[in-house]
Amino acid sequence: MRLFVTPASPWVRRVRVAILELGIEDRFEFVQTKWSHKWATQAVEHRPEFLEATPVVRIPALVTADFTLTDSHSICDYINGELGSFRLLAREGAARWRALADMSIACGMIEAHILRRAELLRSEGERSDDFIGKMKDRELRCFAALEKRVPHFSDTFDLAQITTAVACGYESWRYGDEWRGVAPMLAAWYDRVARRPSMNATEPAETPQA
Ligand SMILES: N[C@@H](CCC(=O)N[C@@H](CS)C(=O)NCC(=O)O)C(=O)O
Repeated sequence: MRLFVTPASPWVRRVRVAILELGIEDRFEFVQTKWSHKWATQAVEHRPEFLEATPVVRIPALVTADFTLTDSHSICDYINGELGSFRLLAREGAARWRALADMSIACGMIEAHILRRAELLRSEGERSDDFIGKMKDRELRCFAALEKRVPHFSDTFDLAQITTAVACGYESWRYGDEWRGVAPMLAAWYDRVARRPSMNATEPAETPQA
């Protein structure tokens, strides 16, 4: 299976951490993509194999022998169900819905991260400080909500926790550590899980430029 990736993407990182946590990395070929910073507002050039793989032209994209999955949600679903025996997210029942409740907050934060990043990459005359402020407000609200969830976190580094840890890591990397003041218990939890080999191996780095 081929997985299209970059080292900067938090959506890619949640998939890569899930793969490492399950110990199934030998099942994948990781294909690096390059992105011009113009991606925020323009259709940019890509290698034909990437364009052929996904009409959405976003990462992650997973190409299997039978089908292509073009977002991290369906890829995580596939990895968890088909390759992971539901070890990262319960198939059904209360545990599933509790995990999805937390994960949807973490995903909302990652969406805000990427929208904010795209806005920051616009030229100065086009950039909206109001929009950037709105995304930051959303991120801090999500951190405050996840802070309340920390006492209920399970001992398992599951898909909800993976996604939460990736959101914390991306915020610190791109936007600094203000969030730690809003969510001190979450920050202490993050400092522990950030030491896991799966998190260490996937530390974010700048996207290779096309
Ligand atoms: N909901 C999608 C979001 C994927 C996404 O937005 N990926 C970003 C990189 S972090 C991307 O490829 N952006 C390029 C673009 O929008 O042109 C997922 O879960 O995978």
